[in-house]
Amino acid sequence: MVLQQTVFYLLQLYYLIKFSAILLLGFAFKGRSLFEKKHREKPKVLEGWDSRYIKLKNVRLHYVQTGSDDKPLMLFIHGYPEFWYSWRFQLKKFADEYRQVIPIDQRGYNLSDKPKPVESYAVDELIGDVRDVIEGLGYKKAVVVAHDWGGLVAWKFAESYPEMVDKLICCNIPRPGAFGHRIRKSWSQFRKSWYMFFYQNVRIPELLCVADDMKMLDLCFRGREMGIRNSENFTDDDLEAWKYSFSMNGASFKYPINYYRNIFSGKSRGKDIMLDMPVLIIWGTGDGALDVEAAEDSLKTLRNGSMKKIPGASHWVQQDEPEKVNQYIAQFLKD
Ligand SMILES: *[C@@H]1O[C@H](CO)[C@@H](O)[C@H](O)[C@H]1NC(C)=O
Ligand SMILES: *[C@@H]1O[C@H](CO)[C@@H](O)[C@H](O)[C@H]1NC(C)=O
Ligand SMILES: CC(=O)N[C@H]1CO[C@H](CO)[C@@H](O)[C@@H]1O
Repeated sequence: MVLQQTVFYLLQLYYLIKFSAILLLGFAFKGRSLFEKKHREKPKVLEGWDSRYIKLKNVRLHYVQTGSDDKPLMLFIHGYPEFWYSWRFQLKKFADEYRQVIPIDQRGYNLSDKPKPVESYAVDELIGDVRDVIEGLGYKKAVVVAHDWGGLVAWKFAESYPEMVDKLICCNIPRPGAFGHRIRKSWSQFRKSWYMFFYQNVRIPELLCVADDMKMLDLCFRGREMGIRNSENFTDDDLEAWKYSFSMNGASFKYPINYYRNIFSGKSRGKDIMLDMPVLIIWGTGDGALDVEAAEDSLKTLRNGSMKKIPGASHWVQQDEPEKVNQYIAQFLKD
């Protein structure tokens, strides 16, 4: 335990030094313009959606709705560094055919409230938001579809409130316990998780994210090493939508990064308990941040779990291969 802590701190320090040096270098070349905040217009792709708010106990969350009020609920939870828009390829399809479809902006993102204390972003708070949204919309349960950080929240939600999860679909996110096991055992997963250590530092991660007109977002969604299959699904306008979401209404990378600052403590650790509800894991095998082995281990903790692999698709699987993902979800909902 002490050894592990020491290794964590050393890694944290290493990345702090490394990225501070990179920022300093950038500053030496570009001066203040490195951190210049551009004025942005709302991109067209964000027009025409039915944008709503829901007031929960502690926060007000923003969401978008497609599909009519009288249908069963399908709740979508996005990952980092994203917002509801990451589900754009799913919204129309499932609204027409199935349900009331709600992608939320998690707290700290886009138009949702952004509480100040770091602890406001602990997993417990995040699963409380999911419970409150489902109840607040007048439902007892929902089909929950989640990706990346949204998936971690969804897995933990399903453990704490199994009766509220009709069916669960997790895209490119293993169960937290299986992931924790993997990261301790596998050098490959450990190496890919470097940013989790870096994000434990204060301020510098936020500065790195905004530097050079949020270059980080370009790299994330279109960078070569992300291995995107269908780059035409990530247009300039889409990228502008993300940048817009991280620059308006008091948005800051600080709040999403606070999710990571709670990751080594509390509920996000611990063993995976057996889940009974039907679960579908969808996995793009080209994920550069997460090894598939942890997802395979996750299946062992599901009584009614299955996995669909999408060969070569990137971490952003529901955007990269929307047709396949939609087809797998539709089939799973019919079963
Ligand atoms: C957040 O989502 C809403 C709803 O589509 C959109 O109008 C808005 O532009 C998005 N981003 C920000 C930062 O406002
Ligand atoms: C597993 O879930 C499916 C629905 O996806 C259901 O039809 C089936 O009966 C479940 N199987 C078991 C063993 O519970
Ligand atoms: C808008 C767009 O370009 N969509 C494409 C995204 O990728 C799928 C593959 O699943 C294509 O079929 C779409 O045309």
